[in-house]
Amino acid sequence: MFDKAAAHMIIIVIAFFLIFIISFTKSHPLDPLSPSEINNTRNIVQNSYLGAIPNLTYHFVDVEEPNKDDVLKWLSSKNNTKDKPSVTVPRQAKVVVRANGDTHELVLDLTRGSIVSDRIYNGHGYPPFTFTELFQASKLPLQYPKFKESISKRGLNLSEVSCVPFTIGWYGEEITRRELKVACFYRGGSVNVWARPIEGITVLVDVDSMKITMYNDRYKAPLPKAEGTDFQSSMRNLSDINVSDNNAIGFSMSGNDVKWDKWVFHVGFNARAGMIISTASIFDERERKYRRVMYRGHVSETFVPYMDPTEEWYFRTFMDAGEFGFGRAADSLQPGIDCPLNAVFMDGFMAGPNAEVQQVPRAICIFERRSGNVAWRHMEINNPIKMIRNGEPEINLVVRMIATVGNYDYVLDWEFLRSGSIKVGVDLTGILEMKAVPYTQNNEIISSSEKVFGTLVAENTIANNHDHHITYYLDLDIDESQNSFINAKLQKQRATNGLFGTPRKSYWTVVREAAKGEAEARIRLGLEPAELLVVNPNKRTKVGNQVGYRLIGSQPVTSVLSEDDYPQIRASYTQYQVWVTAYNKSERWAGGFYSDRSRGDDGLAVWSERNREIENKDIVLWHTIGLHHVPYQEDFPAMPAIHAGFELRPANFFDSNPLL
Ligand SMILES: *[C@@H]1O[C@H](CO)[C@@H](O)[C@H](O)[C@H]1NC(C)=O
Ligand SMILES: *[C@@H]1O[C@H](CO)[C@@H](O)[C@H](O)[C@H]1NC(C)=O
Ligand SMILES: *[C@@H]1O[C@H](CO)[C@@H](O)[C@H](O)[C@H]1NC(C)=O
Ligand SMILES: *[C@@H]1O[C@H](CO)[C@@H](O)[C@H](O)[C@H]1NC(C)=O
Ligand SMILES: *[C@@H]1O[C@H](CO)[C@@H](O)[C@H](O)[C@H]1NC(C)=O
Ligand SMILES: *[C@@H]1O[C@H](CO)[C@@H](O)[C@H](O)[C@H]1NC(C)=O
Ligand SMILES: *[C@@H]1O[C@H](CO)[C@@H](O)[C@H](O)[C@H]1NC(C)=O
Ligand SMILES: [Cu+2]
Repeated sequence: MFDKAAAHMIIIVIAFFLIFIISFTKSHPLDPLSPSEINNTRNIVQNSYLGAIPNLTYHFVDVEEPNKDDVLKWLSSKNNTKDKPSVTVPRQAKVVVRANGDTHELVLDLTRGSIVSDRIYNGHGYPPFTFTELFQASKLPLQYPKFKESISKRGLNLSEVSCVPFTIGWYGEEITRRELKVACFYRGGSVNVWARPIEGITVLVDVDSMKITMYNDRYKAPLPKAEGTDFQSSMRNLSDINVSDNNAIGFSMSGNDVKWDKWVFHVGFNARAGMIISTASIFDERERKYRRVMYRGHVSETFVPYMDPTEEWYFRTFMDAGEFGFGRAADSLQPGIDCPLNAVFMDGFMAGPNAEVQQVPRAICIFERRSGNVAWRHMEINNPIKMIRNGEPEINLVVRMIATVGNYDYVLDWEFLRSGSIKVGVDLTGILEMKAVPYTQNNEIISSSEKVFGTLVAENTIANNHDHHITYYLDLDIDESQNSFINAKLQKQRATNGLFGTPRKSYWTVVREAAKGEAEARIRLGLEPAELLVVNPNKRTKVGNQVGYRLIGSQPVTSVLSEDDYPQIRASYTQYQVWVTAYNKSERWAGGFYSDRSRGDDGLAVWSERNREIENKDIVLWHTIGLHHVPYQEDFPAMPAIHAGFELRPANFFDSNPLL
């Protein structure tokens, strides 16, 4: 006999079981907030006194960084017991809301459903704008009579105008407001909005009141032609690309944990950093156990200052991660273009302006890459019996996301190698930020008295010079949390006076120095030959070397701006490419937590000033990569990807080549 009550009971039991499974498999303390946790966050805030305040907006919602010790205890209890870990880490959310013109910082307990702390932030700078604010600001000029006049004066159709909101930085003002400047572009037959700037106009928007507070139509420049700006016409038909796909994914995932070859790590996501790699460990065949390499790694901040000092351009000094958010800008990845067809995709979840759940389908992809390179090889001819040849092809695991921040697309990769290396890379592509000018020939510029600040990439179009600084947070933990930073300089030695009886005049030796304080660990790369290492001073290989990982940088990028220039004050951490700080769970954002209109009084350079001890301590490595971007014509109308990156490579971490 069918019994409704029994059926209900079974469903409840199954549901309970599912919840149990889900909470067990999804319970890594560094997991991003799940959709239901984002909902829960919203409910807790809306049910508090804040819920009664009209127009409450959510600017930041993320997991409150748990205590590292708790996370490590959780991990090791997970290793020791095959079932549910006995250590639980409180599940908390950090939330920044704006209400009545105030910025509130909240910490919520998601299990108890309560607000643990609530304080009003009174320091400099503001949280990122919400999507709604950016959208509304971008629409304001289209309703603004003076702007309409400017458009008709230029003989353009308002219906073909698109405007884009820009953050504006800080230039020494005593008092700041939450403001944006809105630049407008003409579509008029091209999909490439950026290629047809309507030059000469400045529109300042006060965001809290959502009103235009300053308008200046300073001059007119010819509108660049639509011809040749389209990047869609050359779009490849995917079925024309011959993809040989062997469907083997070669790795396994459980929740956000990835296991591939010798590596295990956790992949997270938030609105600010985008993709986050945590608790990466590698299996050591000799020690027969996983060894810790990196507790956390992610993009911390980016700095993109343009080099045009004129009224319409000087404020373009973006800190994209903090002002907009790399996760906020995450684009859905296209299988077969952005990631190979054998990739596994992960969705990203964020809170929207009203803390509603926003899903980015396919925000992250993970795939095995047969690079076609050689992982190692050797041919030996000096063997009396027979020639010996051996080696193996390189097969890596790539974790990727793409942030499209306005005109630029940043392809962000973490690539794990079987050799123990981690390669971190950025491919920059997308569209240049361009300025309309009267010139159609470079010789007109040379003979003109007026200055331009970039390259003529098409008629009437200057692509302005700028930089991209991308700063990574790298909390390496080599076997344990207590580590040291070593600057191992290659020092020239003279070999004269018959020393060793050598006919040589010079040679070099390696002089290793452990940095004692943060001040000793601010490094400009490329000035002198040196090896930079994070080592565990308490652990040695069989033959007695300190175990470590080394940072291999690529072409260094250092800010060329003067130290007293306001954008440089805000991004003063770009004066060195490498910093090491003492671990502090609240110090993660190199340009400070409140990047919008920041004044450089929070952030990496300020923390480092304390000169805390970093020898045999839990330390964090910070590394800035990027490029000075002098545009070339090939970057127009859309730019072929250009690469920047670095490698974290085992350095006496293993007893010998781990590939053998
Ligand atoms: C979140 O809440 C909304 C409405 O309040 C609901 O439609 C949605 O299903 C919830 N999502 C989750 C994952 O709980
Ligand atoms: C809330 O927003 C609405 C619509 O944007 C606006 O009309 C109203 O004045 C706002 N209220 C407050 C208290 O800011
Ligand atoms: C526990 O094992 C994981 C891999 O499964 C590893 O990442 C982690 O470092 C281990 N933790 C400890 C404390 O051994
Ligand atoms: C404006 O729109 C009209 C009518 O569609 C069209 O004839 C004209 O060419 C447009 N002007 C520009 C500059 O796009
Ligand atoms: C792509 O190519 C296939 C096969 O050649 C064709 O059937 C399809 O229509 C093409 N799609 C587009 C958008 O051109
Ligand atoms: C794709 O490559 C395979 C193997 O090289 C080849 O046999 C096949 O003809 C190719 N297909 C196309 C459409 O080029
Ligand atoms: C941790 O960092 C925050 C932010 O910089 C700072 O206020 C706090 O004093 C630091 N704590 C310690 C123990 O250094
Ligand atoms: Cu660029």
